[in-house]
Amino acid sequence: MADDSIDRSRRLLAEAASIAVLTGAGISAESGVPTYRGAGGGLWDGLKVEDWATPEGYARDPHRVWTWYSHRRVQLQQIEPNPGHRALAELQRRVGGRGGRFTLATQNIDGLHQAAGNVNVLELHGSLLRLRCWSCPYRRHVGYEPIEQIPACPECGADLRPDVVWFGEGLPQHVWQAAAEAAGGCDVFLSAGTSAMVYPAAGLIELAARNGARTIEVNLEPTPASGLVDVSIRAKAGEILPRLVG
Ligand code: BV8
Ligand code: ZN
Repeated sequence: MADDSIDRSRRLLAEAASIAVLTGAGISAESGVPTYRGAGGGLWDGLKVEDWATPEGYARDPHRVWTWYSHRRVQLQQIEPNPGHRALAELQRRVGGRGGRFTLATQNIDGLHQAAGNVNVLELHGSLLRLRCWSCPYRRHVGYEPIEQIPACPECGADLRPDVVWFGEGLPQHVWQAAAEAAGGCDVFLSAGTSAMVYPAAGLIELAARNGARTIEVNLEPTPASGLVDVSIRAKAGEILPRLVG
């Protein structure tokens, strides 16, 4: 791949006063977490995310959806951050060290950015490692042990559910606000490992570009955003992000 794209991106990231990053399932692929779409992705144990990661899918078969999420959460126990995650944790330290602003918004629900050392991660689509109540603000962190039965909320008795955003559900307001603000105000926007197909998250790329940020995309395949960004690098995040952060 063109080395000048890498040099250009590395310089942009090294000189930026404020950086916003959006990641998707592609950044966790090299850790062994299957992606949703594109090569090798798309199906989870025969379940299509768009059909089952919805309130309707849950209503159709609550226990099947519950078990699917519990299974995906338990699988995280063997999963480690990869050099792509670690490069973004290093980038946050560097930018913080020079008094700059760094925001990482992820569509992933695997907690790997936090495991790699990033802090204040904006989890646009929630987390597999948290449960929340259908009816009240109760939330709780859970580990990697399987939970066979759908638990009842200790506060109000309603069922608990995975604390993730399903299709047709709104993103957590304060999380979305923070991500949109960062994208709208950054000097450099980096999109890594996302097919840029799911909104409103994918809209952050356009928002950054419209507000004058220099935009970089790192993804294995072209995406609807590839024509929009200043630099589009076709590579594995785990290989190229460490080179961009240097
Ligand atoms: C909302 C959590 C309204 C659950 C997820 C028609 C047009 C446009 C939009 C819509 C539409 N119809 C409906 C919508 C809205 C819908 C949407 O965008 N649908 C899409 C499919 C068209 N959006 C919603 O429903 C959102 N909510 O709009 O609500 C509203 C507003 C207010 C109040 C009430 C309601 C909610 C969206 C969130 C859904 N939840 N996940 C779970 O995971 O189980 S989405 C799911 O897709 C994941 O979060 C995932 O992160 C996300 C995006 O996918 P990616 O992360 O990009 O992953 P993907 O596999 O697609 O791509 C990976 C890429 O990596 C690939 O390109 C691959 O080439 C690349 N890659 C692979 N390996 C590597 C790599 N790159 C680099 N290195 C590698 N090694
Ligand atoms: Zn409750």
